[in-house]
Amino acid sequence: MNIYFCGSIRGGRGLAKTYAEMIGMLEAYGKVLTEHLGSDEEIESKDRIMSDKEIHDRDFQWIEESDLLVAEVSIPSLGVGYEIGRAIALGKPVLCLFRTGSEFTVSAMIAGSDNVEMKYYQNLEEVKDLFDAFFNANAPHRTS
Ligand code: 6IA
Repeated sequence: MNIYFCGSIRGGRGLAKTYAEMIGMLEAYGKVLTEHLGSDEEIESKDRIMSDKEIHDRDFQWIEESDLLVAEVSIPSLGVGYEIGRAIALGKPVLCLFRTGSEFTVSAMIAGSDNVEMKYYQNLEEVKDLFDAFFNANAPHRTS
């Protein structure tokens, strides 16, 4: 089971710790291809050696190889929105998570999409339940 996790990078890193915690939780369900998203150090070191095109092409290949996509969308990010759209076009199940009380409002193009499972959470215990439901519905017989 390959999982593509999305979270903001150039959109802002204010939730990096939350991304790291979510990635840790997702590792119980499969292999997270984007585990660097929780670590500022890893992103900065990769950015120094990869061009934007290399990052785009590698990430898109990972989306193609993934079984499903999970996105934390509380911080608006062009890259995350783009990844969600590409995953939908490939027919991948998509779960989007928005923390209630966040400074921003989620885009109607995400919240209003029939191809996105849009969920709101207040704490990581709720996220665990949302992950269980999403993986049971979309990969009930699969293990990592
Ligand atoms: O527009 P954003 O940068 O916020 O887009 C973030 C999303 O695009 C994430 O979900 C990533 O999967 C992907 N992405 C964007 N930039 C990178 C990157 N290096 N490395 C890996 N994935 C990326 C850029 C480093 C940065 C310090 C500028």
